Amino acid sequence: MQKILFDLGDITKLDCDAIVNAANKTLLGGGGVDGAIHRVAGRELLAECRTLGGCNTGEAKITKGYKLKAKYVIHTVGPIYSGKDSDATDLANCYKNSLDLAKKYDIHSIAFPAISTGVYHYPLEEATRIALTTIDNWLKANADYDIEVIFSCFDKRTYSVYIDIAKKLNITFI
Ligand code: AR6
Repeated sequence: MQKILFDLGDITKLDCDAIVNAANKTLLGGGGVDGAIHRVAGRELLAECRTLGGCNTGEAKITKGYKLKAKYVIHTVGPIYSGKDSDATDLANCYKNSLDLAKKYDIHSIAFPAISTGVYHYPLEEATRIALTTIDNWLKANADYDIEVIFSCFDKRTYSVYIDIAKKLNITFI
């Protein structure tokens, strides 16, 4: 079974196989969701991140979840919004590469934050369209793989934009 769900709240509280971190290229922590994940996971997460050698925009790397409920953290680096065409490709690659990595690690439930829509200033509606379309396409291309994809929305505005756009795109969700 494949499922898309929307959750209003803090991604660090979710009990799923993996949560995705909207990190920066150093992978050494920061503010926003990155800061929250590192705070809950503890110092061991930072220690493992130091061994990874950073991460390019649009790519994804995996670590353990340490003190989080989630077994894994998938760290991906969204684009800093610039208005160039490459922003959309980079953002789509974050979702696609995270899901490819999830499949490789036999992850069957994964939660994404709204990558790049905070400190990196990607306009929320545009970013949501890209997130939903990319995930929908990936699920169709991997129709034999059972996975639950949760969109973790930290505030009510993000939650309602996700629901509105999912309806417009005819994407089934719970
Ligand atoms: N759970 C779920 N979503 C959250 C949480 C949380 N605990 N906290 C914030 N968000 P941002 P970016 C939402 O700024 O734009 C960091 O410093 C937030 O409301 O965390 O990709 C990194 O180190 C927004 O909707 O990530 C990078 O330097 C979304 O997560 C930079 O920020 C993304 O906001 C990355 O910026």
